Amino acid sequence: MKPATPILRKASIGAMFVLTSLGAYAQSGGAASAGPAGPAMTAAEVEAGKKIYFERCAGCHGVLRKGATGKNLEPHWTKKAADGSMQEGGTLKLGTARLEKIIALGTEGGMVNYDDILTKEEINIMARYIQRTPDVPPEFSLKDMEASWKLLVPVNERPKKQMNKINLKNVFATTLRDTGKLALIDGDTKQIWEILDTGYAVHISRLSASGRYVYTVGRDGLVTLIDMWFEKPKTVATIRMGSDARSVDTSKFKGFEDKYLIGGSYWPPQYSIMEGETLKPLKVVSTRGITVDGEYHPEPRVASIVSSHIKPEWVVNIKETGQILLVDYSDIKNLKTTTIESAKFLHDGGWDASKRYFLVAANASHKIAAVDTKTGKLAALVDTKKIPHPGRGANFVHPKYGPVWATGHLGDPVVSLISTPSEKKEHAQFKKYNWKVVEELKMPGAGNLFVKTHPKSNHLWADLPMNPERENTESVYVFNMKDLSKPPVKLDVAKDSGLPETKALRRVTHPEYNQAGDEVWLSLWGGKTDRSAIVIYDDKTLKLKKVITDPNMITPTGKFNVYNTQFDIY
Ligand code: DHE
Repeated sequence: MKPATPILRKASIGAMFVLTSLGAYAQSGGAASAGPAGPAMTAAEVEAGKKIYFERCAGCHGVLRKGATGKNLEPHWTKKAADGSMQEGGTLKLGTARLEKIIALGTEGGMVNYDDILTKEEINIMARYIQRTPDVPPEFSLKDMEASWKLLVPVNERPKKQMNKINLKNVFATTLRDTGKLALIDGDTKQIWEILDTGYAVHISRLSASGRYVYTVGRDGLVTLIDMWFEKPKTVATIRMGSDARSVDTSKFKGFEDKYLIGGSYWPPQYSIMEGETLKPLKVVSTRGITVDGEYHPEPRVASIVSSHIKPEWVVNIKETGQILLVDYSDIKNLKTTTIESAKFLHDGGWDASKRYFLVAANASHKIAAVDTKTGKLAALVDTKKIPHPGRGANFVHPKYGPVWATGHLGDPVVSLISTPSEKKEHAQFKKYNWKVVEELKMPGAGNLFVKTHPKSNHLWADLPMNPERENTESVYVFNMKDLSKPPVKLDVAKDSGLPETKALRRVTHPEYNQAGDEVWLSLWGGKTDRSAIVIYDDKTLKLKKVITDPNMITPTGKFNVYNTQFDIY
C-alpha cells in the first residue's frame, strides 16, 4: 500500500476538514439498525464506531455511505467475501485488514490518514463498523423544528435603533470552529466585541438584507439568530432544522427583505423555510430524488444556498443529485421550483461580477456549473482541474481576457480563471472567451480552499490550508492581478503572527477583506489547545498590520465581514 495522497496527507488537517456532527444523534443512540452483521462487534464498539463515523466521515462519504467527495463505503464492497477472499464475482472486497490500512494511511484518491488522530483500537473498530449496514438517523419534521424553536427575544422587545456605537458594517463574524462559538470582532478597533454560543462545529454565517442580524449555522443543524442592535450582540432566536447542516440565507429581493430564512440540511436531506426575524418554522421540503444520471438517491444533501438579486428566488444546490433548484419564495404555500440539471456533487460557489450568474463547484466531477438566474437556465458547465473549491470565488477584470471569476482547487496546484459574460460595452470584445477557463495561475501546491479579492484591490489572495507542506499550509499566496505573469508573493502568516511554533501544522485560511477593501484578514487555525490568531495585512503594501490573538480565539476558520457578505462583494 502506497503512502497516502500528497494533497490531503496529514490527518490532523483532514480530520478537521471532514469533522461533521450528527452529534445529537450519535450521542443519543439514534435508530440503530445494525443489519446484516459484518465482523463481530460488541454493543459498545458499535456505539463508538457510529460516533466516530458521524463526527469524522459522514461529511465526505454521506450518512448512508453512498459516497460523494469520499468513496462509497457500503458493505457490498467493504465486507469481505463469504469465503474470506478479497474478490467475489469479480468485485474487490476490502475486509478488516485492508480497511485498517486505508483508514490509517489514507489513499491517493484524497482520503486522509487517521493514524495520528484515532488510536489503533479505534481504527480497528472503524474498519469493522463500516462493513455493517449503515445506521440511519431519524427524520426531522416541521413538528420537530417547532419543538426545538426558541424565540428568546420577540421582535417587539428588540431595540428600535442601534444601541451601540460599533461600525456594524465592518464587523467580522468569525467562526470559532471547535468551541461551537462565534466571535464578533470590531473591524475598526480590531477588538473582540462579543463571543456567543452557536451550534456544534459551527460552519458559516450570513447577513440579513438589513445588515442588522447575523445568521449562523452549526453542523448539528442549529441556526442562531444574532441581533447586533443591542448594546452587546444578543442571540434572539434559535432553531434546529435537522441533525447535520451547512447553509443558510435570507430572502433579499425587494419587498421580501428578511421575510424568510432558508436553511439547507445534510441530514435529513431537505431544506427548511423559516420566518427571517423570528426563525418560526414554516415549511420543510425534501430533496430526495433523482440524480442527473437518472438514478434515485436517498440522501441528496443541500450544499450552498444563495439569495437571487433579480428575482424572489433562492439558488439551492443539491450535492448528490447535481440538480440546482431555483426556489421561488413569493408564495411559499404554492411553492414553485425550477430544477436545473448540472453535474453531481455540488458544493460551494459565488456570484459573477454582474450578480446574474451563480457559479457552483461540482467538486468530485471536476466542473463548475453556472446558473443564469435571469433566464432560470444552466448557462454553462465548465471542465476544470481537479476538485474545484471556490468558497464564494473572486471576480476581477483580467488584462487580456476581461471579466473573470476565479476558483482554487483542492486537487491541483492551480487557480482557474473562468471568463464571465458582461453587458458593458467595453467588454464586448471578451465575449468569445465566455465560460472558458482562460488561464490557470500556478500555485506552489494543491490544497487550496479559498480565494478572495475586492473591487478596490489589485490583489488576488489564495490559501493552501490542505497542502501537506508546512511552508505552504502556514502561508498565503498573493497574485498581482495587473501582472499575472509574476509568481504569487508568499506571506508566511504563521511566522508573522509571532506565535510560538507548534508541532502540528497551523492552517492559514479564508482571506476576507474589510469593508473598505484595504485590509485582508486571515485565520491562523491551530489545534484546539494551540494559540490561534487572526492575522491582518495591508492589501496595498502586503505588510503585516495587526495580530488578534486571545485565549478565547480557539480554532478560528471562516470570517464574514458584514458589509461584504451583505452585498456579496468578492
Ligand atoms: Fe465548509 C462553506 C460544506 C469542511 C469552512 N462548506 C461551505 C458550504 C458547504 C460546505 C456546503 C457552502 C455554504 C453556502 O455557501 O451556503 N465544508 C462542507 C463539507 O461538507 C465539508 C467538506 C466537510 C464537513 O464535514 O463539514 C466542509 N468547511 C469545512 C472545513 O473543514 C472548513 C475549512 C473549516 C470549518 O470551519 O469547518 C470549512 N466552509 C467553510 C467556510 C465556508 C464554507 C469558511 C464559507 C466560505 C465563504 O466565504 O462563504
